[in-house]
Amino acid sequence: MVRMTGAEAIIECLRREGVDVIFGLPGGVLLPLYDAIYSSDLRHILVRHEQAAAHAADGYARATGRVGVCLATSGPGATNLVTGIATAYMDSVPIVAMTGQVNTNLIGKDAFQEADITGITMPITKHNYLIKNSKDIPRVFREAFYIARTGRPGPVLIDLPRDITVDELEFDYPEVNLPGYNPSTKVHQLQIRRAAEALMAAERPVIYAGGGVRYANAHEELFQLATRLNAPVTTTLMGMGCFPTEHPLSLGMLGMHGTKYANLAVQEADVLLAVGARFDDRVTGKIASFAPKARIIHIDVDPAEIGKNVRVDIPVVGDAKNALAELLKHVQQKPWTEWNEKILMWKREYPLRYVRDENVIKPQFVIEKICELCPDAIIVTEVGQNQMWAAQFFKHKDPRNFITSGGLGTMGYGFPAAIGAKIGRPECEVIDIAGDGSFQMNIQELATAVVNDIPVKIAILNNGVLGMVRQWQTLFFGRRYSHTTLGDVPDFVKVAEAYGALGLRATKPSEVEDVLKEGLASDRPTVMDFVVHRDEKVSPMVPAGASLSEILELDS
Ligand SMILES: Cc1ncc(C[n+]2csc(CCOP(=O)(O)OP(=O)(O)O)c2C)c(N)n1
Repeated sequence: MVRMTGAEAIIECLRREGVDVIFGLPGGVLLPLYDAIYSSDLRHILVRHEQAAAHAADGYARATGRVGVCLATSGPGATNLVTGIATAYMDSVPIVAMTGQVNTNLIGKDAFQEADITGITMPITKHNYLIKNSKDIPRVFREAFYIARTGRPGPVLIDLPRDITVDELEFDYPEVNLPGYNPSTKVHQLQIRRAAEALMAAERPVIYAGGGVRYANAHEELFQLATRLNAPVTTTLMGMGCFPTEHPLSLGMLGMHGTKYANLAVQEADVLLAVGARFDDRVTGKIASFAPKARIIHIDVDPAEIGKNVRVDIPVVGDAKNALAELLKHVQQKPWTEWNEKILMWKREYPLRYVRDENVIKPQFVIEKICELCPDAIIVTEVGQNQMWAAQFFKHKDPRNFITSGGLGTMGYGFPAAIGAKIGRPECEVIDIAGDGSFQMNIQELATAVVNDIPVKIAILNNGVLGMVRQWQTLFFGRRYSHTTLGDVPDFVKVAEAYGALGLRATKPSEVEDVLKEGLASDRPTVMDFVVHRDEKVSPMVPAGASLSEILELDS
């Protein structure tokens, strides 16, 4: 056993967990740890706001499938992480967030920059720790990484009082021993057989796949099952890319801004197989009339999800990859049926569409062009209309290439998450599709991208308004635009230039392709400002609380 300080032990734990980068910003109580970072070979990215550190760790995790790590000082540094931790929690993303804390003898005394961050983050972490003795560091770190990445993944926070980072310990990295934590891996064979029977007997099956498919790396099994059953597949926002949008069996996204044909199919289905999805209200609409004709099979690694929002006929608790692999042993090839033909007809009749215009840039057109020029890009989004258009009009085909804040819907997520994704997969083009409102929530990270030479691309669909909220005001509040107009400030090209990034702008449709080509060819962080019209709407739309059958088709 080697004797070392707590700070050195933390670095050693991170090294043993294979951590190659952390995102953070220092402060007083973290000085001993930052001093140890100084003499280590750990890569540290200095952000300009701790919220961005959490989102960057999250984007890194989603893009790579590994655990992302962030670090913030006590008090305000720690509380600045909260939105990022909640975002990761809602979307089941494995991150380990480290926070500085005041000395153990000052805890509870309202010491300078003290905040009870374990208390604050209790409901938004999978687990959290306050380390009170340096000798616990190795065990806690080992457990934290294990908990973050196993079962249903999620954020784990470790609070580090200053003195435990200075005190010495004998370093020993123990095995994980958590008798009370047993994430299920094996699936119940009887339930699998019941699910297989229901699917084989179904005349109008639909598979509804969520983010759990991505996290379990189950997209190949999903593809095999869908094609063997000839079952149409709809995905949630979190599941985009788990089934190729262009495939004849693909229904695209379902729910509030899903395709009309996905929603119609769910409403008509006689068996609905939900995999790694949680029946979110944006997906189900009015619960009482959701999938009214269907027997519901629900595969989920988290038993707490089963029956939480909808009645489930056949629950299967387990990892999506195992469960689908087991199901595949019990189902045989089924023919192409009238049901498949009906869906093709709906797809022809109600395609995703928008009204083209020669004079005004259509945001959907920008997305289509991005997809045409860069089909293998990692697409990250902000929140609002930009996010929905990116989900609808990009041809998704790779489960790790669409990164978006689905559950919490966090404006300001996309840009720092894109930085994390680019660091995790530097060989990929990473494009943040942004609204002008959301981008301004973490715009300061342009400095991080420029200083660290992280060439992410930002495509702003700049409508000068908080577009999604304004869309609701247009539809449901008599066009009373209360506080949703941002105006045409700032000049994003000048902001980009001020930070040392490349700034480009398109104001006419004819300029879109050139701007994209120049932006994508650039090897620097690049802001592309696409000036679009404020009245453009996301369509179709199921109003909040309405049934999935009540689909509005909106013209701009
Ligand atoms: C942090 C945060 N605050 C407020 C909201 C509520 N909200 C949802 S969408 C939206 C508008 C987003 O505007 P913008 O980023 O410009 O995107 P657009 O909808 O115009 O594409 C707002 C304010 C949110 N989701 N997140």
